[in-house]
Amino acid sequence: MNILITGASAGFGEALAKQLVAKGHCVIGCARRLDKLEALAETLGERFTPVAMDVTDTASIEAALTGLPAAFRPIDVLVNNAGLALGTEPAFEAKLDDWMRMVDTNIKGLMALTHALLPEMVKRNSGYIINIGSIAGTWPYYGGNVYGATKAFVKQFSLNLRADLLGSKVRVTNLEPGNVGGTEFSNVRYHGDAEKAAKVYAGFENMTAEDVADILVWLIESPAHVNVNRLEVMPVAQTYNGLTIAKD
Ligand code: NDP
Ligand code: 8X3
Repeated sequence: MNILITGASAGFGEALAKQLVAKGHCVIGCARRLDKLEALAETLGERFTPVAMDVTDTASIEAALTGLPAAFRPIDVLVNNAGLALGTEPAFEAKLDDWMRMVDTNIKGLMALTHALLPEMVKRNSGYIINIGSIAGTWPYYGGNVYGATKAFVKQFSLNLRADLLGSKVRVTNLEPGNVGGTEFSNVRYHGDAEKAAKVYAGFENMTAEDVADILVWLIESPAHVNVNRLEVMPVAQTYNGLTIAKD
């Protein structure tokens, strides 16, 4: 299969690219840092094609897709994985610029890729879009404000795509992971403060990018007549902690 992954230069996307290539699939790995993708291509070989793409820039998406080698077409699976959280401040202290970047990347970028690739999947009557949501799209937490809201968009957009695809064989899944360590996610969220980022994962057994990639491979290789609509996964150590009351 030909699989396009956004955000393949790190974290889940990189781990998924490695697993898919090892299983004989062809991967189009997209991200802004082309040097990281090219380094990955050196180890993964010709079944991995590195593509510079900024999902917040529609011209960049268009250029990336038109420039794809013929061997990597048609795209069977789109994994909308590129995304980020910025900040953990409560809404009344958050930076507007952080909010805008999360919306541009997690919502508008994912929409743009979907808009670009869904019509050809529908025309072929085959294809699969996997969106990377988050538990933050369902469960509110302190400081999750716009990040969680972007992932709530991703969840409902995924479900609405399913509704629009009535009668089509194109599949859509929203994968909703909880806390996953070992990626760049928290470093980005804390604007490069490695100490704060490390604290998030200290003292318990985290899920890893490889765990998430295992699940994604399972989804991608699942039978074409089966649609997993939503899938929420967490490390065992993470769970619901109930509603909070501020006492006098
Ligand atoms: P990482 O920060 O490790 O990786 C994020 C990837 O997204 C990078 O490859 C980055 O590449 C890419 N990216 C960011 N912005 C853009 C952009 N504008 N255009 C193209 N690519 C972009 O994060 P994770 O792997 O941990 O997270 C991946 C996804 O999973 C995200 O959507 C995140 O919200 C979600 N998630 C993460 C969880 C976690 O605990 N880690 C849990 C639940 C969901 P580059 O900088 O080179 O462009
Ligand atoms: C990231 C998971 O729990 O840090 O989407 O919000 S969490």
